[in-house]
Amino acid sequence: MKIVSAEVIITCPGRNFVTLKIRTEDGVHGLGDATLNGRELAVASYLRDHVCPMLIGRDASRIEDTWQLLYKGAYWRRGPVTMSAIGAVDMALWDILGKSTGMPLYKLLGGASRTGVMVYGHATGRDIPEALDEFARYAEAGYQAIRIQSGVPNMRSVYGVSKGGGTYEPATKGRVDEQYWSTEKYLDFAPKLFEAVRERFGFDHHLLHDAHHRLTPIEAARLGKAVEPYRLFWIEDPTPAENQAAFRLIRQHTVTPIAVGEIFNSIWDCKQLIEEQLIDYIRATLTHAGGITHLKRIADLASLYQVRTGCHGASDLSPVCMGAALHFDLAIPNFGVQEYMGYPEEALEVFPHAWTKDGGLMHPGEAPGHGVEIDEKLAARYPYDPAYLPVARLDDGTLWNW
Ligand code: CS2
Ligand code: MG
Repeated sequence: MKIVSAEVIITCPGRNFVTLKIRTEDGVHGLGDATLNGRELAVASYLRDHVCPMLIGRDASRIEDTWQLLYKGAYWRRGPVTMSAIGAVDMALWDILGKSTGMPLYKLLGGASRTGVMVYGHATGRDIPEALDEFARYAEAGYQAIRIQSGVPNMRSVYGVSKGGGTYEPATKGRVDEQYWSTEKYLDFAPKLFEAVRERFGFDHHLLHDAHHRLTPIEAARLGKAVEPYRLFWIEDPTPAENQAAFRLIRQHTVTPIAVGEIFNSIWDCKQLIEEQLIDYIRATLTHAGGITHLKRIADLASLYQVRTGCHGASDLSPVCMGAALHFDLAIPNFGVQEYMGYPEEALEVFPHAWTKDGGLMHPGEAPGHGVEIDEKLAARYPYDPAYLPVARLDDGTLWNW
C-alpha cells in the first residue's frame, strides 16, 4: 500500500478546516483533520512543506512506524502544530487501513464496547432564563448530558455563548477580539446558574460546565466546593494545567469532578494528572493529540487510574475528527462522554459522513474507515478566511486566560 500522494485541503464552510488527504497506489485514500483554530496555516505549512514529501513512497499500513518517524524524526517534539500534523497523518492512515480491509475503524480498535456514544450539547444564554430555555431544548431533544454557560451580570463579555444563535464559534474573522473577565463576578454568579438548573430540571441530566482556564487553583477549589450540592458531571478546565501539581490543591477541597485536556497534545501533558488521579476526565482529541495511535495510549494510561475520556468536540474540530472520534469512543473501555457542538449546514455538506445521531446518542456507522469524506469541488467554493481566537483581559487591563 505505497503512498503516492499527500495533499492539504483548506476550506471554510462556516469556519476554517484543514484536511489531509493521503492516497495509495491502489487508489485508496484516507482523510485526517489538521485544524488548529486560529493557527490553521501553520499546520497546513508543517504538513505541505515538511511532512507530505516524507510520506511519498512509504507503506501506508506502517502506521506506528510512521507515527514514530514523525514524532522522533522532527527532533523538536510535541506542541500543538507538530502534534496536529501527526494527528492528521495518523487519522488518514487508520482510515486507509479501514477502507483497505473493509472494516469500520471501531472494529479495528477492538469492536464496540457500548451500543452508542453519549454526547453533550451546549446550552448557552446571555442570562439564566435564556440559558435555561436552551437547556430545556436539549432536554426535550433527549440529551442525557448538557453543558450550560451563561452571561454573567455586569461582566463586559460573555464566554461560550453563541453570538445571535447558530453554533457557537469563538474565532472572529480577521481580528483578535479583546474580551473582559472578572473572576469575582463569575464566582459569585456560577452557583446560582447551577441551582436554577437543578430547581427547574432536577437531577436527571448530567450537568457540565466549562471554566475555560480562568481560575487560580484555590478559586477553582472554592467553585468546586460551592457547587457540590448541584452534583455537576464535571467542571472543565478550572485552572491552566501547565502546572499539573496545582490540581492537588483543588482535589483537597472538593469532590466536584474535573475534566481537562482539550489543549493537550501529548501524554506528557497529562501523565501526572492521571497517575495522581487529579482529574476524572481527559479531553485530549484525535486531531491535537497525535491521532488514534497516541490518544489510545493516553486513554489506556487513563484507564489504569479510573480516569475516563471526554473528548473535546467543538465545531473547530472538523467532521473528519468527529467521525473518527465516534469510532474511538465506541471502542475504548473507559469512555465517558463526547462533546458535540454541531456544525454549520454547509460544513456537513462539504464533509459527507456515516455517523448517525438520535437525540444525545451518536453512532459512527459501519462504513469502512472513519466514514467521513470530503466533497473537494464544494470545498473549493469556501476559501480560507482568516479568523482568530479572542484574548481576555481583567478590568484593569491585565492579559488573562481566555
Ligand atoms: C471550548 C471550546 O468546547 C469547549 O470546551 O473550550 O469551544 C474552545 O474554546 C474552542 O475549541 C477553541 O477553539
Ligand atoms: Mg472547553
